[in-house]
Amino acid sequence: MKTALTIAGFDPTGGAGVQQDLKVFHHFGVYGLSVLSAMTAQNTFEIRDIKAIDKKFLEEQLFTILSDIRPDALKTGMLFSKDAVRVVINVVKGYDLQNLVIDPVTISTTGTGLIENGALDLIMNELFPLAKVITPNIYEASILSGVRVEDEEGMQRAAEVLKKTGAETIIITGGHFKDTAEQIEAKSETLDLLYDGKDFKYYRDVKMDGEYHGTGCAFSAAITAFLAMGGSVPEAVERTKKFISISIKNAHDFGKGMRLLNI
Ligand code: PXL
Repeated sequence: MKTALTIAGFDPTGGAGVQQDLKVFHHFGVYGLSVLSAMTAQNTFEIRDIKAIDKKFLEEQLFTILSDIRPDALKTGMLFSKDAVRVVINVVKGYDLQNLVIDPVTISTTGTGLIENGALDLIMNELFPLAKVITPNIYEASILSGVRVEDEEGMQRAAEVLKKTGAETIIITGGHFKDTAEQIEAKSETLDLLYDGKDFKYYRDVKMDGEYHGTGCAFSAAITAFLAMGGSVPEAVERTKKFISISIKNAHDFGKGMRLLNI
């Protein structure tokens, strides 16, 4: 059995962060390892508090597990602090870890910041160069690249800028532009863009109504699971999109806020 490691935050709803990642790994038949970088106090409509795991203990978790098991792939989610980003950079380099997927988590759907000032720059400058895949959403791609992404062309320009960081493949998720009469008519579509430095590949889907928690986490975790199994990135995206779409269609409405993916 293949193994995948997630380094991410704790979310009591289980809809995002490490629990979500573990559910996704399990769904695809990959054994999940997890290391905690931060903790949140949250429900389906708000995040009330966040605590970073201290640097020494984050390091201790990583050194301990990695001195025993070498994961076939790994992902990072909510790293939150600059200290955590530095630890991850050193560990990925020190253990020469392959198949790194970075979900540059910045803000929750409910509007709470999930990263300290300066940590995002560090991720972009020093962690992206080590990545096989990065999975910013439209908002994150705009902030990171400095390109205002308002249409497909903007999405491509942002991907080109992000490619310069040294990340092998860029996947920008969650575009929804109303460019054409057909799209407006069809309510709107969502668009993901994959860029490997040569070709731009678009993945189109119908945009679902409603707010869903943890779609970004589930997306990057599924890509990580496919990489752990030795899959190619374009094929991983194809299958991940189908998986997310089914999880959204069957989402749970246990709480008063966002729906939780059915995984
Ligand atoms: O979806 C981003 C995200 C990632 N990780 C944790 C979160 C959230 C959003 O709420 O709580 C732990």
